[in-house]
Amino acid sequence: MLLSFWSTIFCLVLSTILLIALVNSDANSNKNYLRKEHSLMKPYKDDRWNLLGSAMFLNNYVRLTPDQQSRKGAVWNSVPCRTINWELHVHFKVHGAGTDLAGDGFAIWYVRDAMKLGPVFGSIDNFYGLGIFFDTYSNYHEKHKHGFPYISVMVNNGSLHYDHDSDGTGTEVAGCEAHFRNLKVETFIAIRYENNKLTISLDIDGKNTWRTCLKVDNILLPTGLFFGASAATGGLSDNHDLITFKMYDVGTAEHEDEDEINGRMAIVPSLEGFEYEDFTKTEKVVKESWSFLFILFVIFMVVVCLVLAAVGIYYFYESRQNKKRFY
Ligand SMILES: [Ca+2]
Repeated sequence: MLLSFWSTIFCLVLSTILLIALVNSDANSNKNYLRKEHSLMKPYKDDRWNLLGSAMFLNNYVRLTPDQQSRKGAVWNSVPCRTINWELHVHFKVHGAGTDLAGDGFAIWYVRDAMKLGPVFGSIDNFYGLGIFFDTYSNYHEKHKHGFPYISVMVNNGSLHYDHDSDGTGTEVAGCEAHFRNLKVETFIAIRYENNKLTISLDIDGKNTWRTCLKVDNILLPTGLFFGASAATGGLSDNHDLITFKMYDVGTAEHEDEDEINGRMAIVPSLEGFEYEDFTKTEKVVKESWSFLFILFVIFMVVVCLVLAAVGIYYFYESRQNKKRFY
């Protein structure tokens, strides 16, 4: 009887220890620390985040642009990111009076050049870092193989130009079509950067589950850049709203020592094996070849005219000579 009592106690203690160990090991294997210094949420009163252009802190969201023409706005985190592996969860809303036509879209940034308004969805061109574009208007019309709205990724070392006329097709690393405008359900994006791999997932179907938009390996991004979001409207417009911006350290914090973090500051943003296709140059070449053909045509027509004139003058003199012979 006494033996069975102690064995029951022993079993209880053992199972409690095992349970605690299991809970701890589970927590250790999935550490996602919310980094408050890089996150923005209600009530948005956070002096580590700064507004630019048309952007406004409102009660329930940050409005980057209102549904009005020719507006640009942005919100930027002023704390440089010293985390190598991270994940962003962004709750956003894009909506407006336009049913079929709206624009231009918004962008989520991890770049060096914060707090500068510019032509790329409200921020500067030739940026240094990572840009994720939520493009709601197709400038390239029927030339795309996909529909719009479209989410695309661009990695830039400062040398590349984002070409709006081709919706950045030539500099796009990857992308996916995503119908996130004017939805009744809440719309979220998760952007995970871990071990040089970028994974973007969406929750825009009201199902409360993530579906993969894109995955890209071998993207190198330095530490020390800034998170931000910007938006722009042109002839077409939309409300571009940011509801929450949460940044998580994805569980490898204890392995990221100071030397590694500082070492990664010198990394130049790049994607291994990526070949940049300059669409503006291609169009220029096409235009140049057309103008060359036009010059050839003009020369040909001038030669034809000269030959015809020469033949005409010859026959004119011939006929005069013949007339003289008759007299
Ligand atoms: Ca566009």
